[in-house]
Amino acid sequence: MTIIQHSRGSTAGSDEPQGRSTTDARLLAWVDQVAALTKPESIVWCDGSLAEFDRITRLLVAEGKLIRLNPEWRPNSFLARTDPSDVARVEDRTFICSAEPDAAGPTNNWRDPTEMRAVLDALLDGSMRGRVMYVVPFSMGPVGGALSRLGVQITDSAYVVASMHAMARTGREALELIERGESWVPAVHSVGMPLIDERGRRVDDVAWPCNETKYIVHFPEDREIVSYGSGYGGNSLLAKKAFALRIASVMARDEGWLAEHMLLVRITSPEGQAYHVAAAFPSACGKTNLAMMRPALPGWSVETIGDDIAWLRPGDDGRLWAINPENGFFGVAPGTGMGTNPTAVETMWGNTIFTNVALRDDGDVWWEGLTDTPPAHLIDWRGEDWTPESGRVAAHPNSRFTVAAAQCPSIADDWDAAEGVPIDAIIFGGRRATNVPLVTEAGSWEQGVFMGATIASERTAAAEGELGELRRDPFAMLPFCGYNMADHWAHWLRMGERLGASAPAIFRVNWFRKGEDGRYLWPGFGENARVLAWIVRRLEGEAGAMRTPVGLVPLERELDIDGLDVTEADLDELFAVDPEQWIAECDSTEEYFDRFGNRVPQALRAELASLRYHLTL
Ligand code: GTP
Ligand code: SPV
Ligand code: MN
Repeated sequence: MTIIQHSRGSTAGSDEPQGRSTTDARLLAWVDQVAALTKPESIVWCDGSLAEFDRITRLLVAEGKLIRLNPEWRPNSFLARTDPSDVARVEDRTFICSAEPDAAGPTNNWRDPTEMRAVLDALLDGSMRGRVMYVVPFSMGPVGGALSRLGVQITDSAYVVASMHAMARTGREALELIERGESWVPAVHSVGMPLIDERGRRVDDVAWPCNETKYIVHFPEDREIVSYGSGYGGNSLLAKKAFALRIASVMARDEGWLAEHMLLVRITSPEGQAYHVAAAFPSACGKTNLAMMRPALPGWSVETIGDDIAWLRPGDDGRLWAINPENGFFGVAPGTGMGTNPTAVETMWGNTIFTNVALRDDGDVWWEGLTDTPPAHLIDWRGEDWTPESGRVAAHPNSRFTVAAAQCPSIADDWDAAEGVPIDAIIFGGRRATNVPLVTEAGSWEQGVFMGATIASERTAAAEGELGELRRDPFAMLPFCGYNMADHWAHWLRMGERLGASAPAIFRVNWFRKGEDGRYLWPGFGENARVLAWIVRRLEGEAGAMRTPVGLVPLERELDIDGLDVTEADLDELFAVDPEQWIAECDSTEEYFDRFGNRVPQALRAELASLRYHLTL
């Protein structure tokens, strides 16, 4: 018989505090109900304190689930190695359970909510046997902020608890708001590997518990999340994609705001004028890099506000204001080095949890792109010996670092201001070897929404699937929109009407265009400041632009390429618009739109028709 002990965790170490549970009857009832189903050995209420982080990470190290890195190189930092089958988001196991299939739309996996609840109840029955069940109250956005939202995640993964310390504002303050009656989103997470088998015998734990069967499930109408079987990233840190995007996008639709897969930055011109930009790129397509960019152009500066998610809402002044609801970064490690993103490298000097990167012999970490020359010997992400001759990567392509935003040297002083920042420009991007120019400006909000709705991008390692395959990823929200994507487009059009003349300008960028020889035509990273500078000059009415069928591009010589090592021929190719290829792109867009039937807003059909017309002129 299992005894549930509120606030007296037995396996989290003898120094487990006698923390309180809650005075909130609804929260207590929910926790009791989940515990009755999952049957954990004990329950620990998390307070979000440093002491708690220490306790949890020490426990994880003792259990062999985290490796403490050499504190001389990387103080208070850890390496986790996952099961090789649990390394990224699982989109085909991610479900939206609305009453009507149409509410989820053709790009989401829909399931009947009642049927799904039965499936989950069966899986969760006893799924935490022998484990500690942690209760993690959290706030997305500064605690108590007008745009902030509360949630509570139950999890049987201590790694998730430790990661949540960086990623969300967890603990007591969030709990106090719940106890004062504010609404909150319940999220249940189980790795699906009980430590007591059906016959009541204890089984050994493993370094990365998970289950072959995985379900990442959202009930948008009930504002509820259940995740089973995976311990990784967006599958398990439910405050992030599951709450702040999938559930929040539905709240936002209903309440007249936007929850988007966007970075947030402040760009300051040499004259000292500050502008705020929100940019949506698909997973592993450069948000963190742009958010932390060091401009290669003298006099310009970029401050970081957020690197993955933005909540945007019209303010009293009629402008669009945005917050970063997160508290930290869960950033892609490979490709992050002093040459590409020095700010990220400096951010993770310590207090960082690394997942699936390689371990150096001196107890520090390494991944492809951190340094030009790899160390002579490493332990790779699977825990095996590795040398540069091994012929395989040392870090998993979706290996990540988890660290608090406050530790970022380029973080804006007011990055966590409750009211957010006013947005001047919105940028859409993607990874496109062909067709899409380096930068284009939308001539209208509608054309901008069309640009967002028609993003296509080559697949990355951020989710399971065929690498490099070109796929549609509207608004970079394909895996994250909690409702019908066509309704999301309509919602954006409505927002534009509401914002009117105060609406931000919209641009599209592509850092990833390639020459016929397969090399990138644009140097990217800090040099992307040249594109940002043009965008700012456009906002100021200072830079010229030229009409093309696909949008406005910089007038010749208006893009500052001073001192840049790019040939004229490459520049031409970066901006080339081939009508034939674009007509093919229109055909594919039309096919894509048709999947949504008559839910596609008329304004977007009109944009497509106009694009076709201009291509044939
Ligand atoms: P998620 O966290 O998955 O949402 O990804 P993200 O959009 O934040 O991606 P991130 O900035 O971490 O970039 C992913 C990869 O793209 C890294 O390997 C970067 O090195 C690479 N990258 C970023 N910016 C550029 C660029 O301007 N040019 C090129 N060629 N590569 C880039
Ligand atoms: C993404 O895939 O867009 C991420 C990483 O930001 S995860 O949190 O795993 O979704
Ligand atoms: Mn992301």
